[in-house]
Amino acid sequence: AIDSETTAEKRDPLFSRIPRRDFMKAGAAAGAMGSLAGCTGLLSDDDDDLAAAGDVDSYVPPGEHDDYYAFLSGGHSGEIRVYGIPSMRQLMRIPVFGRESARGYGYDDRTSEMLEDAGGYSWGDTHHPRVSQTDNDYDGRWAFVNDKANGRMARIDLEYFETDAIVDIPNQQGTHGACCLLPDTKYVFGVGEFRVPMPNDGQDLDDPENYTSTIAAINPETMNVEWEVLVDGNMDNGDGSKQGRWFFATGYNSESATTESGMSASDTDWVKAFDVPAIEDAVEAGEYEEINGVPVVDGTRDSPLNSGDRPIVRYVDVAKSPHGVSVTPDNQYAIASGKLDPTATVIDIEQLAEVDDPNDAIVARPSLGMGPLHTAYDGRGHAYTTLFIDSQVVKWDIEEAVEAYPDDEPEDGDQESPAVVEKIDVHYNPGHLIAAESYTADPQGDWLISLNKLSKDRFLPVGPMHPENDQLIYIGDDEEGMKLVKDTPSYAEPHDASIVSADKLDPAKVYDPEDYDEEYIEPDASDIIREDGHVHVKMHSQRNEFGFQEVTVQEGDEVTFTVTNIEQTPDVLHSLAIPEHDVNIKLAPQETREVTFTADEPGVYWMYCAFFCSALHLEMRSRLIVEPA
Ligand code: CUK
Ligand code: CUA
Repeated sequence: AIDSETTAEKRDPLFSRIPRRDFMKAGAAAGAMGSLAGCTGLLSDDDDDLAAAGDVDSYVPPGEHDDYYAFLSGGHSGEIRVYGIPSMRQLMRIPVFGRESARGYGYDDRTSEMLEDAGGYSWGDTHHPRVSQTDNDYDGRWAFVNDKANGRMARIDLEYFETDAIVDIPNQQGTHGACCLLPDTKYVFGVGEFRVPMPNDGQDLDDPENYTSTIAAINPETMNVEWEVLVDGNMDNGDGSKQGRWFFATGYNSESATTESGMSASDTDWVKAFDVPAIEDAVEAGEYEEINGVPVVDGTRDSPLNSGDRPIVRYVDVAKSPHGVSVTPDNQYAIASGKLDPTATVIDIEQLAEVDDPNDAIVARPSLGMGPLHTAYDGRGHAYTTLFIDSQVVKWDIEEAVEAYPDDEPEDGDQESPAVVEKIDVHYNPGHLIAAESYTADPQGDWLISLNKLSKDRFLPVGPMHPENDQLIYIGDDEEGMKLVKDTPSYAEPHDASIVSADKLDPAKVYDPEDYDEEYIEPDASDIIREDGHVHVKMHSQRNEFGFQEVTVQEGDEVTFTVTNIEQTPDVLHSLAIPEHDVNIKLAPQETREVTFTADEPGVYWMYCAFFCSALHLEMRSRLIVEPA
């Protein structure tokens, strides 16, 4: 294998990076590059060798941009990370469910009120970042992500790359799966994993048979929960079909058990297929019970709404404790991974609408390997499934699996399907994997990231908590096969990701004050307003001063600072930090933030700017003088 970190082109600044597709076409250019790169043995005049070198060209030279954004969840760190692909450089972190001091997130009044209104928890557990789409393609507006810990869904504004809304989903605990109903992101679905009494108000505690879980349909514009559907068994991951009708959720506890052995007792569980228009009709017709302000529709197997011609939820039998489910780019199949079974179950979406027995819509069940968890797509008819136990990614041909079924059904369950194309080792124990634009109708088919739970010995040891390992794999060449390109240590714990072409996002470089309610404070509008124990300081900030050199308040005063960074120049950030008062707000160019605190200790406090903004950054400070009462 070629060591991607030491190839000549990576050291040679003249070797400009050319997208591989162009590289393959540009024979003359390739020849020129061969000579520029010098003789290293890695690049020869032989076209095949050049192509092989091109396969692993993931180098992004200093100053150049990546081809893709990847949004990775941060698990119980409660955040989202933004990587550039293929460099795997971490470009940004977006705090979502927890306070984060570099951004002042959860410190200014607006974001701390948002976190407070969303339940006031200090953390969350993000798993599934999904980017909004229009016409089955990324539209650059929002990303959504679940909070498995506290049953919430958050929205990230992709103009500013910041969390702008969080909804605390009623009747749902352990919101796990998260995804959009396509083609146009009509709903964001939150999938409840933990079965609880409904309502969970302490009246009915120890009757696990009657616990239920729900899916919640959230309006992406208002973040309002429009309706929920309760089901038998629990639910795990989910994915929406691309033509608006179906939403699929896996579940691993059809047993309604409360212990591990109980939850994995049965040989089969379900994929639940929610017929969204049929559910909307039921809501419209008033066939629901309102629980905690949300219309809740009964989607259990015995529900009258499941007995007619058009059941609202179809229960498809799948092998033991499935985990991931994802819809193919062409909207033809939903593929669920077996987790405790070596197979994936392929459900034909069109047939699902036609057959009487939903099990008749199963059109393939390839045996892939041990511990299949999640599946991504390259747009060329292949599926890529992580094998948690085998520590591999398996590439397989979807149509071949359909053709081979049911003759390929193994007697003993461990005979590999003829649809398997190849397997690649990953390091180690992958959870999700994600291919470029795999969640759209048109995946790019070049890069894939395997999000591995364990790194073991792959990096310098850093204590008993090891980094995880996000591995970049090139999948663009079906003949050469998958190529492992790089290891990227990551902090706990990415679950899922979405990879979006860079040209589909257009983030702002400075704030537009019109986008926020806060009052923009011009230099001549600086003011200190005092009334009844409350002091409101309005001031600007710019290199290298705040609007006031000193501000005097009385012990016990409640103090509000409204501060605007009046800079127009991108990347010149200021902040307002006040020692010993837990005050810390970030001020990007043209941004206004407000912060309120109580000045309860007499003394002198140097308010300062925490972003290194110029040579006089250290001098950018003012005194807060708190006089004894
Ligand atoms: S889950 Cu974590 S590896 Cu939350 Cu999609 Cu499968
Ligand atoms: Cu402003 Cu440092």
